[in-house]
Amino acid sequence: MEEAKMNQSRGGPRCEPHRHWTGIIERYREFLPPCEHVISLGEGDTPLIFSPRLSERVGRGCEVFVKNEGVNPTGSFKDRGMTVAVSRAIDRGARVLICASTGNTSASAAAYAARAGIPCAVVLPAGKIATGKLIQAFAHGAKIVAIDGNFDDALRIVRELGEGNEFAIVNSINPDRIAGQRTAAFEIVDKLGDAPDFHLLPVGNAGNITAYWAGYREFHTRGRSTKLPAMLGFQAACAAPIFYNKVIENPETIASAIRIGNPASWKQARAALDESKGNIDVVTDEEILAAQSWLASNEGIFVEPASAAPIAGLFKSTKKIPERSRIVCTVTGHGLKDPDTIQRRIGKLESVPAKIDNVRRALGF
Ligand code: AN7
Repeated sequence: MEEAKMNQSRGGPRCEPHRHWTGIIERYREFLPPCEHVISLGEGDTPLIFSPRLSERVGRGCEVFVKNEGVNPTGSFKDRGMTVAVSRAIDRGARVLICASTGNTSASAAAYAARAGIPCAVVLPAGKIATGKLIQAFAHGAKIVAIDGNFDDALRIVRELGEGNEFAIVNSINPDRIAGQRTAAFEIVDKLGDAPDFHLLPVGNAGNITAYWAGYREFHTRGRSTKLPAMLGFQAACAAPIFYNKVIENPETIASAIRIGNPASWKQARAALDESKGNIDVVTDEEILAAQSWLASNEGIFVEPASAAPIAGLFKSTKKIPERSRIVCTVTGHGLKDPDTIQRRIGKLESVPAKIDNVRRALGF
């Protein structure tokens, strides 16, 4: 009797977990290149959050939504492209994955390689990877090589290593990565019922802006949306090759994820900006950090510095955005990945005796 009741409350066998739920490949398979062995950690389906305070700050009847990609399995948007790139690498019989990275690609590649059961090598600029991302790559068992050089040097080396057939490159120069990342635009159109008027995002290697534009175009062509957004990309002021239209030899920014001087998808990003009648602009490190704090304390969304670039960009371009626009900002990575700058602001927490009076006095309310 007891047992029967338990089974009943569990709903019997129909309550079996969905062991085969497989994230974006399962959901958008018809729009993706064929994947036979699906390597998924349940990526995608991330929240598109209406942001009342951001909307208020922009004003004039505009609506601002935040696409929070920081809640993907490894804490960044990279997982969307990685599930497709790794699944297809496995289909092709790859034995070792390799990538260059400013951090998030390596964290994602390492996790999906672990899931697939194959080794992963990551080549990183020494001393320039946010703490959380390095810890992720290590935890997932990647072989980590730090070079005395920047991301652009790392990618050059990885490209050369990938010319042989022992390594499968999973950077965004692999078209499977871009194909998977398009699904973020699909989700936005599916949620809003149409494309937004403006889409803001950070730009580093420019793979993501390329992917979003491809995704929006695809859904528009198939009649799922009536319009296309203007793509607005934001680079860090001292790492802004597309904005200045020249390679930056020594890019610098606190937003280490987008510390890139020679973007791999430069041409495609230029096309996305031009075709969408969008724009590329720069934001300073101070603006980035201010936007990061603002978003965390006003909307409850904690993002890493690079992901605050479009928020800083929105504050900067508010006046140029027509009234009643629908605006989506993609925040690309979780704030916990890069605790160092915030940690410095906390300083030392002085303790008080464990008594209610002391705590009340310390609270100061
Ligand atoms: C949080 O991990 O390039 O313009 O190697 O981690 O598509 O390069 C990361 C880039 C924005 C820029 N936000 O995207 C890497 C890497 C975050 C990022 C970008 C990155 P792209």
